[in-house]
Amino acid sequence: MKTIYSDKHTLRQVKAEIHNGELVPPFECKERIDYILSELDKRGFDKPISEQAFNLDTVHKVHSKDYVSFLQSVWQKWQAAGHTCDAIPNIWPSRSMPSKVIPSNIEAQLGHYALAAETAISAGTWQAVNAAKDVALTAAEHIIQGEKSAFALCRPPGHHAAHDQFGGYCFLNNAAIAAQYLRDNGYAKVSILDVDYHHGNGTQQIFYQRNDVQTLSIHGDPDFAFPYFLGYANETGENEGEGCCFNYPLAAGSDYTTWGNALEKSFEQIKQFNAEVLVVSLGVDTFENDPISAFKLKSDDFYDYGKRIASLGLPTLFVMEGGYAVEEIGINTVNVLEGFNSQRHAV
Ligand code: 7XA
Ligand code: ZN
Repeated sequence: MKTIYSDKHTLRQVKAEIHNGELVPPFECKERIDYILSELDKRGFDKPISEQAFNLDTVHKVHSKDYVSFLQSVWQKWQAAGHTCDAIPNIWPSRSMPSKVIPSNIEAQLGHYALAAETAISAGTWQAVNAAKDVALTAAEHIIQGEKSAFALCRPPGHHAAHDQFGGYCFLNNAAIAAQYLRDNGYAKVSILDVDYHHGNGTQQIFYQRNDVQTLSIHGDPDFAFPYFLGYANETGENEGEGCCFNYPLAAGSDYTTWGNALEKSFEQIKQFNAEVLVVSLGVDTFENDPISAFKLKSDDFYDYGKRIASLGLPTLFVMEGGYAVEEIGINTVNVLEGFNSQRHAV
């Protein structure tokens, strides 16, 4: 399996995030990628391939143009307003003042386009975000060219990014963009399986009214886990998309047996949908020692579920999402890919 990677991710380095009421070093940091690259190398995977540059046509099919322009220009506007520190949203058009007007003030714009406050914006953020989109599209292109699998080592991640909002460390929804590109290049039905600990709210929202892209997410119950306001089992899609969205919220402390049962249920839906290609939003923050999550998967479980995903027999694009126990993020990510490869080579 080929890995696609861009060193431009290092251009995004924020100083802090708001966590449990204090400013702490960001969990979503560049070292995450170093651990994964080093483990890929250690286990004999091919040297990663650099991304190709893509224009914004596919991006504009899943995100609004004004939102994308905001992402491109926010840092310059923030600086022009006299700020030198990272930009952090802190005011929203909330229930009691639900304005839909796009404000001209940059602090207000941050609130307009943010869905949460933990995600700071620094110099270089757009360059990293744009490169992560190129990584996802390059990997999708490999699938279109006949590869049976590919790994898009994206940073920053994407699955919380909605049609016109950022948050949860995500700006452009890399998996959604890849899925759209696959749709536009011969695949009639795409399933996106999100195995990150957190619900893929952005991916769900982007495709909620569509019947050509099925979304499935296994995650911490929003009753207690970020992003709190989406990801319940009764969200099933709307209009043409009714019946194309599946959520598997699980209790805190869920182990691999419980998690694996949800995985099997998701497989039944993928088969019933007759998916032609699978995009996996690969977050490994389901790990027992992840610092911001509450599931109990062990490193061996990642290998096992990689095998199980391969048993679907679909062309499969893995897109990196979360995972923060930095020492183990490499082992767990590569376990999924190696498990997948072992099964693929066996059939
Ligand atoms: O998959 N998403 C993540 O891993 C990021 C979740 C952000 C949680 C922030 C909670 N304060
Ligand atoms: Zn996550």
